[in-house]
Amino acid sequence: MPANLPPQYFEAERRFRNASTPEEKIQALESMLSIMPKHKGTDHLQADLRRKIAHITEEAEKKAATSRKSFYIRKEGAGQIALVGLPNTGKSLILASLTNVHPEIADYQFTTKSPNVGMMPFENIQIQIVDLPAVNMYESRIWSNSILRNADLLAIVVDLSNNPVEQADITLKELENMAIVPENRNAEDSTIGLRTRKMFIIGNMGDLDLDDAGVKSLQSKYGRLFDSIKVSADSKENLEELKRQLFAYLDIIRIHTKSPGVKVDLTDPIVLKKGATVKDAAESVHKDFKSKLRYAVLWGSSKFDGQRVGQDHILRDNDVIELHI
Ligand SMILES: Nc1nc2c(ncn2[C@@H]2O[C@H](COP(=O)(O)OP(=O)(O)O)[C@@H](O)[C@H]2O)c(=O)[nH]1
Ligand SMILES: [Mg+2]
Repeated sequence: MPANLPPQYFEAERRFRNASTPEEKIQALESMLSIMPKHKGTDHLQADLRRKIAHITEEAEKKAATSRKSFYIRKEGAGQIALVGLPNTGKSLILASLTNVHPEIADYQFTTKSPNVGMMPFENIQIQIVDLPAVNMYESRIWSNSILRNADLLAIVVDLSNNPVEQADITLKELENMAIVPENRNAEDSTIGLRTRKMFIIGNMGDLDLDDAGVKSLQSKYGRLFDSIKVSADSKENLEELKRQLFAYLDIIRIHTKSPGVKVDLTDPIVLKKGATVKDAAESVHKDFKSKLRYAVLWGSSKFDGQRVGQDHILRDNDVIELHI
């Protein structure tokens, strides 16, 4: 037992022991984590608490799965992006403006008690957007924990007109209490048991940040860790640019396959991770193609259009390939 734990820690521990629901248990464990001084001497205890949180979350997920209620949102489309932030930052309105889903939107707190999911069309693909309950809402912790730990990208939503730096601080702190930290955070302070996630900041209510003071303050504090973008879900300002950036952050490429002598269909690409090769594309078309592939003909990232390339050629977004077996 490390020294110097304040009395509030033991109070939270007592709440943990008396808790009857998984939400209450997680909330107590998270308070213990946030109260605990962070240094080498508490590394093990921190990791232990994070393991407990992960374990309780997973147990609750399993239980829910057997009762046919799931906390897991099946990924659909080219990637899953979770909107995370404090109440009233406009998460639900952002979802409504990017997709054709219309969640409840209100200027009182905590409207969103369970996640809303929609598909955002981007050029020739669809990207899944999940609007989560406010990050400081403990009643829906299990939802948030499981989705945030698995999403491809976390978009932190802040209200630019109302001290956005402080909102980002609180949101990141809440995420850290769930053992989720930004992927590009300084490697030195990484502790065991943490889940790293790619993150990005959406500065919403741009229509109320007339002199850019909000977005500038964000960039000066967080510019080295994250990109941030100023948008307005209400006046629709900058939403097209937001879509482009969300796509770019997913680190995916779109590949169009065609048969010899047939015109290519550009409306239904296969989606692969950045860095994928001709071999990966062949495999995703059909698992047998990987071994049978002799060569591919490529339009796009080759030196010239229609060039023959080998299995290890690295593909780029919107390449067209013809697979020859
Ligand atoms: N002026 C302005 N109001 C917004 C904007 N986005 C959301 N709102 C309003 O802010 C309130 C909270 O929005 P909501 O999407 O429910 O926030 P959530 O709690 O984060 O889901 C609603 O009254 C919205 O109409 C925006 O870009 N500009
Ligand atoms: Mg909402």
